Amino acid sequence: MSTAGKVIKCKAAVLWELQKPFSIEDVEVAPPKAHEVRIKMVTTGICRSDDHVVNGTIFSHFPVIAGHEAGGIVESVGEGVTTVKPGDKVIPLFIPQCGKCSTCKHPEGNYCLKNAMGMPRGTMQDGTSRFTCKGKPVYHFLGTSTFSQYTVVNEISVAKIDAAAPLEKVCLIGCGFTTGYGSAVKVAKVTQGSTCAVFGLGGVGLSAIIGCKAAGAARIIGVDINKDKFAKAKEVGATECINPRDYEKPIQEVLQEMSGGGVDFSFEVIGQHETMMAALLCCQESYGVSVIVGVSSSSQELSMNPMLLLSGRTWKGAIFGGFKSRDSVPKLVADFMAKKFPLDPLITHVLPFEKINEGFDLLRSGKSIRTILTF
Ligand code: PAD
Ligand code: ZN
Ligand code: ZN
Repeated sequence: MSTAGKVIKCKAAVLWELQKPFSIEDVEVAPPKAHEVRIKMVTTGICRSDDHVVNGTIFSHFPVIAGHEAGGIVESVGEGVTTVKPGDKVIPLFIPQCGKCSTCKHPEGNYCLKNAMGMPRGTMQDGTSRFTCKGKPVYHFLGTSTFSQYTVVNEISVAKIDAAAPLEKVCLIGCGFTTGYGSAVKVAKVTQGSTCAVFGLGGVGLSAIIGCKAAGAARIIGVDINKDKFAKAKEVGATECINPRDYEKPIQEVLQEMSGGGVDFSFEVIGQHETMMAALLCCQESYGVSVIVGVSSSSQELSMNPMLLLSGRTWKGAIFGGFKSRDSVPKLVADFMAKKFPLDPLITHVLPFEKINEGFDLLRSGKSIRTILTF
């Protein structure tokens, strides 16, 4: 029996307040309104940015359904939806691509002005929620809210992908992989034969390494305080790995010495101001490029000496690896299907959706790279 046009009752992981575990609840998911799409979730990854909602680094209204790195099947569509239809395999997009705003029209911009990051309202574009739990509205997260058996997204926040793609892997193209990979190949534009340093060897940092390698870097130095991450980093392309705690001197000095004056490209994939400065300082003072990928609290500021840039360095940042989401996600899925890059090394755990809190514990204790939850 078709569920189109009806409210769907299903399970979702609701976060009622800061610093609390997720609670699996019965929720109601309203049908999609005009230009919206309801998706039956198949898999969702756990990204550190979801944990940032739990700990408050990323602002959210509560109660909320988080989750933004997923794959699913379109269940039904609202009026006026033309680019996806029921049965399509899709990836929800935490950065939309409206195609009409000044950012979308610019050849390089990807931070569509309809994004839900800058001023999170926790609703659909019309200002209302499609979720209720125990009679109360529940907020959306980044327009994706994938920690639910069903979710509703705007048409501009969903990409149709190859029907043959394995969702339990390509869901990582919805955030972690694309963010890291794009930071190297698209944002930094890593060059053949270059030396790169990647700070933070989680799912996103490892994906930056995969990007550096694909771009032809000769040396890729992984930096992490958890040495258990080194083996996997080397498996995906790091040529060396170092632990800042093994050195007396600041890690930027160690990297400057290792690279004969500074690396060509550096990436901060942790989200701490101290490592953002270390990543900037370790890149060559005249032509080095440093990219901020990690998300830090928006309420804290970082001071820096402008001379660090006057000497010629470039300091950049990007969301979602600088990729225009709707255009790029189907292409990246096609590249994965053509074996242009791996995703398997990033997936260390697979758990049923109900074990979401176990998945977060694995991330917080440094034991997992990516945990994939299956519905
Ligand atoms: P993760 O927690 O799996 O990886 C972070 C890694 O950093 C871990 O291996 C830690 O051991 C390591 N680490 C922590 N502190 C230090 C330190 N002082 N020095 C060296 N290493 C350290 O996270 P992730 O890979 O899922 O995400 C990484 C960051 O990227 C995080 O801040 C997340 O919010 C951000 C992110 N940004 C975007 C974007 O679009 N810009 C997208 C997705 C994730
Ligand atoms: Zn993410
Ligand atoms: Zn736009």
